[in-house]
This record gives sequence, C-alpha cells and structure tokens, in this order.
Amino acid sequence: MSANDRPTGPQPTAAYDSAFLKACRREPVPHTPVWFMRQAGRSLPEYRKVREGIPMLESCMRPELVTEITLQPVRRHNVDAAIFFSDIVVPLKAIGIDLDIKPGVGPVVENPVRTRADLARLRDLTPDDVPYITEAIRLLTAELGETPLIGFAGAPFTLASYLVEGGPSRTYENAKAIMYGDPQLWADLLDRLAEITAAFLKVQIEAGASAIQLFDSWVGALAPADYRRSVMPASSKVFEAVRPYGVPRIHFGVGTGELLGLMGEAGADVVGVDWRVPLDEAARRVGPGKALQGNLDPTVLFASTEAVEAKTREVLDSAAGLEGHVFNLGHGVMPSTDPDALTRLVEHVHTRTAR
Ligand code: 1CP
Repeated sequence: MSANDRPTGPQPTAAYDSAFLKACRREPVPHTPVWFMRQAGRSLPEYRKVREGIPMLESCMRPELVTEITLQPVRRHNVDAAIFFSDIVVPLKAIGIDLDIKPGVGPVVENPVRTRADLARLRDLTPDDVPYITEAIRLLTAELGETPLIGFAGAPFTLASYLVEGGPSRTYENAKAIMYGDPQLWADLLDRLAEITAAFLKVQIEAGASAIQLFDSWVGALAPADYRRSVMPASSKVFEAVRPYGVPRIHFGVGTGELLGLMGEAGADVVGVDWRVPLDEAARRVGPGKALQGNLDPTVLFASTEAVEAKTREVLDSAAGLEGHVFNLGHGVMPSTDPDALTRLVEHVHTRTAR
C-alpha cells in the first residue's frame, strides 16, 4: 500500500507500520504481534508501587501517572502494543454518574439507572469532560513512538450491566428485566450509551490512539436472538461512528462462542475470542474479512513454562490459516500472574512466528 492509499483522518501515526496494526489490517507481518488485556495493573510490582494510596478513578485522571502505568508493561514485556490505562466506567464518571471503583469489588453505582427518568442523567460526553484523557494520550504517543496505543471503551451492554445492576453481577437480572420487559426503554438506554461510548472513543483517536477496542466483556450472558435484537444495533452504532478515522476497531467479549457470527456482523475489523473456541473454528463463525485476536486461557500462565509453550503452540497452530492474528489471552491477565511468565510468553510467540 502506498502512502497515498492510507485512510484519511488523524492517521497515520508513527505506529502505522507496526506488526500489530498490520495484523489488524490483515497485511503480512514480520512476527505475530502480542499484547495482553490488563497487561498494565496488579500483576506488576511497579504498578502496585505507583498506585499506592491513590484510588483507582483518581489515578485514571492523572495524565503523568496514566502514562507511567501504560508504559510499564511495554518496557517490561516487549509487547507489540500499549493499552491505555483507564477503566470502562471513566466516561460515566465524567458525565456525573455517582459511581466509584471499590477495591476488590469493581465499579459500584450509588443510584442505579432503571427508569425512563434516570436516562436524563446520561448526558452527552464532550472532550471538555475528559481533558485528562487527551493529555495522557498526547504524552503517551510521544513516548511510545512506533509502538501503537490502543484506546478502549466499554460496549453499551457491558456498561448497562453496571449502571442497571449498580455493581458487578453474574446474572444481570435487573438489566435483563428491562431488556425483556421494557424493550423501548432498553433500546433508548443502549442508544444513549452508544453515543457516550462513541464520543469517548473519538476523544482517544483524535488525541493519537491508533486502534480501539470495544470491551463487551459480559455480553456472553445473552442468547444470539437477544443479542441481535437488543444489543447489536447499539454496538454497531459505535463502530460506525468511529469508522471514518480508519483505525482498526477490535470487538471483544467473554463466553461469546455462540455470538461470534453476530459480533463479526456488528462491524469491527478484529474480533476478540476467549479460550473456549479454537481460532480456526472462530474464524469460520466470524466469517471472512476479519482478523482475530486471542486466545490463550489466562490460567495457563500458572502452569510450567513447558505447558505454557505447548498451549501456545496449539493457539498458533489454530491461527495458521487466519487472515490476520493478534496474539492475546482469552481474557485479562489475572492479578496473581507471575510477570516473568508474561515476558517469556511474548518472547516465545515472537521467536516461533518470526518470518
Ligand atoms: O485498584 C485497582 O487496581 C482496581 C483494579 C482495576 C484496574 C487495574 C479496575 C477495576 N480497572 C482497572 C483498569 C482497567 N480496566 C483497564 C486497563 C488495564 C489494562 O488493560 O492494561 C482496562 C482495559 C479495564 C477495562 C474494564 N473494566 C473491563 C473490560 C475488561 C475486562 O477485563 O473484561 C471491565 C469489565 C471493567 C470493570 C472493572 N473495573 C475494575 C474491576 C475489578 C472490574 C471488573 C468487575 C466485575 O467483575 O464486574
């Protein structure tokens, strides 16, 4: 591709020719790129040190700290991409939702969103609501040079699960009660969240993020027909809103084996796969024209190096025929993971796939 064929918009960044962005675009790569969801964070002693005494949400609002935390795993593991250190609930906090991230629990919403009147609290997000995001991304992209920065946001369903339940849930009964019982309220709620999410992703891309990931972590709780009817329109709206920028759009969820075809249809360029479906089978379900990201079981990292390498080989063999492959775990790094196991894994994938 010549420079003239490159997409318009704030692209191309210095990272344009990186292995990660090439794999997302389904172009030939020098080696399979690797990054890890939750690579920044509690598995790293240097993270625990700089976070000491600073509440999670506050740390997301300090650009220098965000820059340091985002860079830590890049320095340590030699991963092919950085993921912006933030949280999916940051844009909701920024528009005034009374939530906090409680240690050992996760996001907790004081007054859950459950009625039509509550929708009024979900106002539009503007760049002025999140100046610390723009500043952190400017600092980061200057430091990262040719290493791409992945921006991210929570998908409408996963954000709704926290807003409606009021905190982490395994069953989503309050959210599903609205989805099944008051489909119009549900559609309006997800549409509001799609607008906020799209605005939040645009801020990150405008500031220099060279790819984005939409985390629909909990969408695997839905049957395909419900996903298609009640969730896909909102997620598609987010992907469509950021399409003009030409940056790769990644779509990830957990337990989504039965949804992979629909997630492919929803509009992303790259579909994230958890460890339950082998990548060759995932590619058949997702359909042509998409790269895949995944999918080593994060708990494999607690086994011996030999076992990690054997399981990694299975993932790479399964990925051999893909149009594009970004190596990742099937979900986030677990906090008690040995960071050295991650460093070895990156090295192993790079060596085994060097072309
Ligand atoms: O004090 C702390 O250290 C709190 C732990 C923590 C961290 C490090 C939370 C609370 N969020 C984060 C950062 C974070 N969250 C990142 C950046 C780190 C990186 O990836 O390197 C990202 C991408 C997220 C996104 C996020 N937050 C998701 C989607 C990713 C996923 O794992 O599926 C979700 C579901 C959340 C909600 C959330 N925030 C925090 C927790 C513990 C949770 C999950 C709670 C639950 O079980 O529902």
